[in-house]
Amino acid sequence: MPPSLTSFTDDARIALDNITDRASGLMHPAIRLGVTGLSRAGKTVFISSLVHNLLNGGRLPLFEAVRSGRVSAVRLEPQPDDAIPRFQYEDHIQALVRDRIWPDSTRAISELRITLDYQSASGWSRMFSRGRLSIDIVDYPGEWLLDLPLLTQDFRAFSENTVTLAETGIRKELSREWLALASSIDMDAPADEMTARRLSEAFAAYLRACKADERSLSTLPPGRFLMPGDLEGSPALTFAPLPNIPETKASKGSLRAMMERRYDAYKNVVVKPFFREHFARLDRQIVLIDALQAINRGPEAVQDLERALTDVLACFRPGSNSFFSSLVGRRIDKVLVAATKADHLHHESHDRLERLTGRLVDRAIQRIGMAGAGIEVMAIASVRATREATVKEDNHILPVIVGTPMAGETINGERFDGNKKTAIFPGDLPDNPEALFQNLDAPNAELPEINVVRFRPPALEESNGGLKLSVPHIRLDRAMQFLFGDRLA
Ligand SMILES: Nc1nc2c(ncn2[C@@H]2O[C@H](COP(=O)(O)OP(=O)(O)OP(=O)(O)O)[C@@H](O)[C@H]2O)c(=O)[nH]1
Ligand SMILES: [Mg+2]
Repeated sequence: MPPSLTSFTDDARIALDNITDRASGLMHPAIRLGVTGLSRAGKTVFISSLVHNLLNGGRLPLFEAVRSGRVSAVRLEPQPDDAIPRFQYEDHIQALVRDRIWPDSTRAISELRITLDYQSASGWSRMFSRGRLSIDIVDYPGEWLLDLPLLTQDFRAFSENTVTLAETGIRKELSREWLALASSIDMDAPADEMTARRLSEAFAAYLRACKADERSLSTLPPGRFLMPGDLEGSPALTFAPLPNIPETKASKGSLRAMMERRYDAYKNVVVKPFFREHFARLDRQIVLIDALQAINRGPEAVQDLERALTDVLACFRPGSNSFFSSLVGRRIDKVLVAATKADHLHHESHDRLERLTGRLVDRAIQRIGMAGAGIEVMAIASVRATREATVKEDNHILPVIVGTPMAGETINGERFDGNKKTAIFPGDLPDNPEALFQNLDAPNAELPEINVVRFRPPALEESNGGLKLSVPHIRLDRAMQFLFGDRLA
């Protein structure tokens, strides 16, 4: 039997929240779309571009309701939740479109409501009403999701899992200092604040090292250790897993007892509220992943991403070993896993990126034994910062991408000023992604090398009348069709 996750009052509250949401949904249909992904995956850019394209009549041929002209009006409206920060759409768009810089990192939850008036496609419902659908878009860090499995783990299990992972592959190197410190400490000694702090700082340093750019590892709970926000320095963040905890009960007043209590506090003040107030209310979900970054860092980063994705998908689609199904009043019925930033590749590689993403998810689906229905995989670019072209070199035609590298980027020794354009050969993804999933100890023969240059957001094209057009993208319309196209039928 899975341990009970939340108390009875929690369950009752979730049920009540869902009933209230539903009752207001009868008057005014709305869906809650969760947008998540690890930090820098592209959540803010995705939401900004999606909304900009809907508001400004973007090119969305694969989004049926818009293509067939059934959407008559689109507007932003006040969001239903007063306590969640609003997604600052105007600021982000100003950065992207006017200043042509990428929006700032956001790091917390935010929400935006966009409402579409549409005509139903079927004559029958058209006779009764014009449709109106509000989409409440909720942007939240993927790191918070990776915390959900902690709800089923006590301190001992959490410690064991974390230490075992810390001893594998490249993590072994990165965790050395923390584990050395942790092993030198007597957990049965009286609790001491300074020891707790030293341990938690060493543990956090290990997590940061895993996350650092040159490693790009993904599985890093507890999430708030890397983004503490207003919990910085609080007891709920001043703990660390301990190696080799015996099965006996912790003695009162010991360091171990203190750590246990704080771990439980973390679950109570961080994980449960997120689960109850945000996660349990979502209808649809998109998970953004920066697969290219992981590919560039090699098989270890790719397999780590796979592990993180498995944990994430287990939250959405409880299978037979379901630990959330009893709690989630309404189920998330569609999940899209999207590899972002496909504009870094030539279109010939888009399908390969999609296949690789599919491969990442396949294992996850197998491992947690869930049905594939309701899950889809795509390679997209929320904002297309590049154009495609070809160059001739030694009688070969090479596909290249053209864009404006950000000021300060250096390519082949040339430093860019943020205005000059350049063409680069982006590199190829392997036709068969298996090489990235092979045993980590096997010699990796042919690993792809993707040339990821940080390009500036594009200058928007203008229509004949001098009107700025909407943000260019790759397959964003396909993502929309999957995520809410059916609700505009
Ligand atoms: N070329 C390109 N770059 C992108 C795209 N989407 C995101 N990026 C890049 O990825 C960076 C991160 O994107 P964000 O949307 O801020 O990512 P996020 O997930 O909101 O990140 P946090 O707020 O830090 O959690 C941006 O600053 C861009 O450099 C895209 O579609 N194309
Ligand atoms: Mg963001």
